[in-house]
Amino acid sequence: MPKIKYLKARQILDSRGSPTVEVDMSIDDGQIFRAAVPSGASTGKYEAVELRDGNDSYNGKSVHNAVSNINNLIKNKIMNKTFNNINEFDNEILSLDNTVNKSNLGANAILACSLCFIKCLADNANKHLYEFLLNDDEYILPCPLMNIINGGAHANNGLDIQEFMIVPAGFNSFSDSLKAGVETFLKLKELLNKNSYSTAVGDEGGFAPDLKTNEEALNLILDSIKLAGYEPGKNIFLALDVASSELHNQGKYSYDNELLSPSELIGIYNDLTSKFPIISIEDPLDEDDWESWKLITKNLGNNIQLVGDDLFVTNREKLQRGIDTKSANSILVKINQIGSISETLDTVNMAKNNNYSYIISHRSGETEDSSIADIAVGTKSGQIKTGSCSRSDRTAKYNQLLRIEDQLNGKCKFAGLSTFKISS
Ligand code: 2PG
Ligand code: MG
Repeated sequence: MPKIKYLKARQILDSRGSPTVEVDMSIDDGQIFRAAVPSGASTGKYEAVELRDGNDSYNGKSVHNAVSNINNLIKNKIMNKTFNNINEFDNEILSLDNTVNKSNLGANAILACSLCFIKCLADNANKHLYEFLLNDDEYILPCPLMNIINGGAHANNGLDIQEFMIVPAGFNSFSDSLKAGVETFLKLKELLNKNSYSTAVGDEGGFAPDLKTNEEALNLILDSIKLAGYEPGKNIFLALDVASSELHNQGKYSYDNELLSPSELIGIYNDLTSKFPIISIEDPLDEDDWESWKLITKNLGNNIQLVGDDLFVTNREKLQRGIDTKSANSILVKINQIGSISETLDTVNMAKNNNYSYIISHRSGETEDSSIADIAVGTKSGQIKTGSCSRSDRTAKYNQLLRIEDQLNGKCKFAGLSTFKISS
C-alpha cells in the first residue's frame, strides 16, 4: 500500500537563477524520488498562485514559505498515510489548501509534492513514469516545437512575438526529428553570425538577435532550414507563440511598432500563414479577448492549430468555456499553471474528449527535472514544447525522450503531424 514514509522540501535555483521548490519523497521505505517546479515569465493572469516570500531575499523571489508549508503543514497531513492513487493524494493536499487558486500553500508547494508522489507511484508499480501514465501499450513519441528565436518577455530584443518555433514533423522517428531541429539551429547560428547579429541565447535557449521585424525572423528560419538541407513545409514546419497578452492594452495590440485592432492583427496572421508554413499559433489574442478568439477560430481554426496558453491556463473550467464558445482548437498544458498532476491529467482528458489537441509544455524558467517528457509520452500528446536545443534545462527533456525512444527499442511511433489541428 503506497504510504508516505519520507518527505523533505528545499529551495533550489531555476534556469534564470530564481529560487524554486524541490521535494524529496519516498513511499513504503522505497527509493527516494525528487521533483522540482518550473516558473513562467509571461504568466497568465489566471494561473494558480506561485508563492514567493516577497521580502529582500533574491529580489523578493525566495520560496521559503512554500518550502516550509511542505515541511510542516503538508508533512503533518500526509506522513504515514496511505494514498492509492494520485487523485487521493492531491485531494488531501488541495483540501488542506482550501482555496480556488492555491494561494494558501502555494501551487509551487502543491505541485512539487504531487509530481514527486506520482514518480514514487510509478516506481512502486515497477514502471517508468511514461508507462505508468499510459492506459495501454501504444507508445507515441511527441513532435518537438523548438523555440529557436526568442523575443517578447524572454529576450531584450525588439521582437514582439515571444517564440519562433520550428516543428520538424516530417520524419519517421523522434531522434531524426530532433536531429533536423538541431541542424537547423546550427545553420541559424551561422546565418546570424554572417549577418553580424548576436548569437547570444534567450531564456529558452533560442537565439535572441535584435531583428527589425517579425517577418525577418521567419525568413531567417526558412533560410536556415534550407541550408540544413531540409524542405520547409515538408520536413520542417513553423509555429509561433505570440504571447499576445503581453502586447495587449485597452483593446489594441502593439505589433511591429503599430497599434492594431484585433481584426487587423487577425489579418496579419492570415497573411503570415499564407506566406510561411506556419501550422500552429499560440496565444494569438489576449487571455480576456474571448470575442476575438471566437473570430480567429472561425477564420483560421480549420487550417491551423490555435493554442490557448494564457487563455486556458491548463484549467478545466477555462477549457470548457473554450469548448462551449468554439474558441481555439488546442491547449498548452503546463503542470505549474494548474498546480497538481491530477488536475493536469483531468484537463488533458477533457481536451482529448473534445477533439482539442494538447501540447505538454515547459516554462521559461526550468530545472533539470525532465518529467514533462514522460508526461508527453504518457498522455500521448504527440506534441511537446520544451525550448531550443541549447542549455541543459531544455536539452534535459529532449535527452529523456531519446532515452525513452531507446528503451522502447522500435516499439514506438513518432507522432509527426498526426495530432496537429491542420487541414490536410
Ligand atoms: C509560454 C511559456 C513557455 P512562460 O508562454 O508558452 O514557453 O513562457 O513560461 O514565460 O510563460
Ligand atoms: Mg505561451
